[in-house]
Amino acid sequence: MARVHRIAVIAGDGIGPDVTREAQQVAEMAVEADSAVLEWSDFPWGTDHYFAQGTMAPPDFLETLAPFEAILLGAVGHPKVQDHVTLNGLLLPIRRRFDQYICLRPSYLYEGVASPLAGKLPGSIDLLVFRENTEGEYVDVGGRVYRGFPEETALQTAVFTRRGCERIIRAAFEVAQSRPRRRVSSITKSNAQGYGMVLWDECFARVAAEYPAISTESLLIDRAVMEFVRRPESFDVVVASNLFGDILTDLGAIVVGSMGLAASGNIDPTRRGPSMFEPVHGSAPDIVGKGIANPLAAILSAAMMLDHLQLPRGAEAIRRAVAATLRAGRVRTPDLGGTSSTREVGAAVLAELSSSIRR
Ligand code: GGG
Repeated sequence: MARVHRIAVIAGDGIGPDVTREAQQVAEMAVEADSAVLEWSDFPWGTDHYFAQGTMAPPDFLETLAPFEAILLGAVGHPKVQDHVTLNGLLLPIRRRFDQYICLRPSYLYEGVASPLAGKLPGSIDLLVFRENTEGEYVDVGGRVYRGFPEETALQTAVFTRRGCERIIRAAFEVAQSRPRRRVSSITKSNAQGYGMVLWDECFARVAAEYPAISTESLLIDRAVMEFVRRPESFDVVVASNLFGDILTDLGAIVVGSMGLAASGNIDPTRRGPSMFEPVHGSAPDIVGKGIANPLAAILSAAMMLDHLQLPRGAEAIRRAVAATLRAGRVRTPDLGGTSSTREVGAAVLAELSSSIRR
């Protein structure tokens, strides 16, 4: 009998529902390869909920999500709501409550996609960022005093713990062992941040010593952004704090062609709670309603979800179908230089998938 996996879907705002619909259709077909079935539950949370009720989701939303195996998220954000409200009202509490401490963000240069950097061959850029996802610069700690007065003051605190740093760094080393280049780059700023980032560096050195077969480097974030442009092919596994990982992965997405290809997983490897899968891009207010959002980041995020659900044939089939669609080059959205719609790209991936898993 087919195994049923229960997935919570938060399609969210802007282009979120468009790209999530395509990802669901592709994932539904792909899991046939593993004789599994996905059972979706939709949660209409996001800025519509905020406009109606004053919060991004009902007060018990975290309890509601707890029994699911995974969460598929589209996007959050609206031009009329400050981004810290949308992130702190939905996305960040989910990552923290379910201890999704690994934010896994691959960047791969597919055949048929042009990098904005000259002379890069397909597959030459193939890096995997492990972004710390529960602490660091994203903790909700701080305050404001003297609001509206000239003395107005804001305090924003970053929190780095030995446990938090070591576990994300160890996760990066574990995966690096199974990759051909076996290299981990740590991103730091310990020249200027003498507490948190020095602890980060110490944790990196300690964990690295447990993996003598893995080569390492430690780069200041300012140098790392430069090297992501100058020599992206030299990176293999990269481990970074919450903020640095977020910034670096937007750059990683652009050097392999588009934010519309950048997938991510917010993962608790212990599986005590659901992990969450989402495209790296946001709600893209500039193209909302035009039907031209690239669904491939959401579709590739769904493939990462199938990996997490231990449905490897389906996950691999999606990646092959996306690669074939990009290689053929006939159907692509405007961010990749084409004129196709979101639905047309979704249909092209489904066609590739159908011919590979149903033949
Ligand atoms: N795809 C989810 C989304 O809308 N992300 C927008 C965003 O700004 N995310 C910030 C983050 O990942 O920390």
